[in-house]
Amino acid sequence: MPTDLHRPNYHYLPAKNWMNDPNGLIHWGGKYHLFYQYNPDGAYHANMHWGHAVSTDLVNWTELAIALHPDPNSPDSGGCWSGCAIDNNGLPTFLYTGFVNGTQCSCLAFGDSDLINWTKYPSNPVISGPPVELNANAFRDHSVWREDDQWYQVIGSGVDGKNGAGGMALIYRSPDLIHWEYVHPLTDDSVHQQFDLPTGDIWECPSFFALGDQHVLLVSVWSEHKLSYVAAYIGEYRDHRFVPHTLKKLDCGDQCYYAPQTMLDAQGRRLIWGWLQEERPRAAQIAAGWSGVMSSPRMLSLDAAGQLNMAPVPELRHLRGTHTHFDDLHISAGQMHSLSGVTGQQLEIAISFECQPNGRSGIYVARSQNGEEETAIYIDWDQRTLVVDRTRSSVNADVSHAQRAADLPVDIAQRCEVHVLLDHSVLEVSVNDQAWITTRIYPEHADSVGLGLYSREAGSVARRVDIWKMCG
Ligand code: DQQ
Repeated sequence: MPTDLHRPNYHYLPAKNWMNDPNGLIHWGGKYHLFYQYNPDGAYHANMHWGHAVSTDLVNWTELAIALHPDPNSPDSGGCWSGCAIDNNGLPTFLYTGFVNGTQCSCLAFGDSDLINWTKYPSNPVISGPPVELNANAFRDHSVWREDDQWYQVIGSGVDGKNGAGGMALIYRSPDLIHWEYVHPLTDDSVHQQFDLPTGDIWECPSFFALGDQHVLLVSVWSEHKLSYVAAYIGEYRDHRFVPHTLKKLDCGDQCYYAPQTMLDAQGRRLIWGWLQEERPRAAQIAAGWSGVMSSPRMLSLDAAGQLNMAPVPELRHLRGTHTHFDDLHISAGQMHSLSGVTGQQLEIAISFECQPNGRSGIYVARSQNGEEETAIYIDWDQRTLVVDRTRSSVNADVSHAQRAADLPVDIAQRCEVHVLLDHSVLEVSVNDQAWITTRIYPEHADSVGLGLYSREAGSVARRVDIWKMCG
């Protein structure tokens, strides 16, 4: 029995201390390299280094030595903030944000062939700050690509101007990754009014890439007014301008799923990881000795309707252990089906619900025997939403109990495949790979390991239920 009930086992996190954004994702020499924001001094955000982990299969990770650390009297003396990895004609290269005394600049570092030892470019920074005329409130985080025999990147920023207020991504161009010329903002100001989601004060961690015949811009929207979520824009990219026609929240867990970064692997898959932030007080994180965990690796694609889908990578199946299967479970309104006593804190669950006109179909996870603690995941057929209700997820009043909801995909009337990854305090829920809620739960009772299918207001039918205990 683990002593720490909340520490995830099959999601990546370093052995101890603080971790936040995924950085420098790259498939290099047949291995997946995951770098990340890391504080070696404790489980709190300060003094950012780049931690490093490696995997050959996306599910088993080995933590390696720290890759980047702040250097005194240098442009990154206050921290090596987020950035990306580039295959620079065979020379592994990081482009990252140097932070010092509140200013943010762009820096380079070069790696050896195993990506273990990194040497900073002696003339850092390569960009000392944003164009003065923009009056930008931030200048950090990088997404690089090759176009027309040049390097291009977007840097996250934001402006306070009367008309164009909100997050912004700035395009730069370079022949050699060292000399950079500012081009213009990636999008025009209309993105701030065009859609009904707020665009925040700053766009952090932009990730810009082609997907199918479209382009996707992911930005982590941040504002002083406690707003944070990942915006996923889809649109057309032409003449270095991106014109989005669609915007959605990538994951409706809001601040819990933040600062994702993507990479192409050797199979041409666009893989994505996000930082799963804790949702319990700072003191509890420090006492635990760890804070932050990576999401499971997911794959991005566009479906036939041009909507952005996110699916768990098939490699996660390698973690599947004991399997339990049920066919055609009929759950009457107000009843609960105990699933023959299957229990666990490390589970994958796949449920195919029969679609219905009203009521609620759901599953409790992390349920204590007396029902005092339980987390409800349900489809609200009237509202057409996926809901994760954490109201009773923990008897600890200090952890987040906020409910999360995601609009359901338009084809929900035809199929409803609910997928759940539970790993102690990590809960990742999706429907048809189209709607996602990633969140954190901190049950206190050691017996909060129960499951139960339930139904409200109308009966429900689960055509298939598969549950695997997950190794890790
Ligand atoms: N985290 C980094 C920044 C980035 C933020 C600092 C997003 O570069 O904007 O740790 O979580």
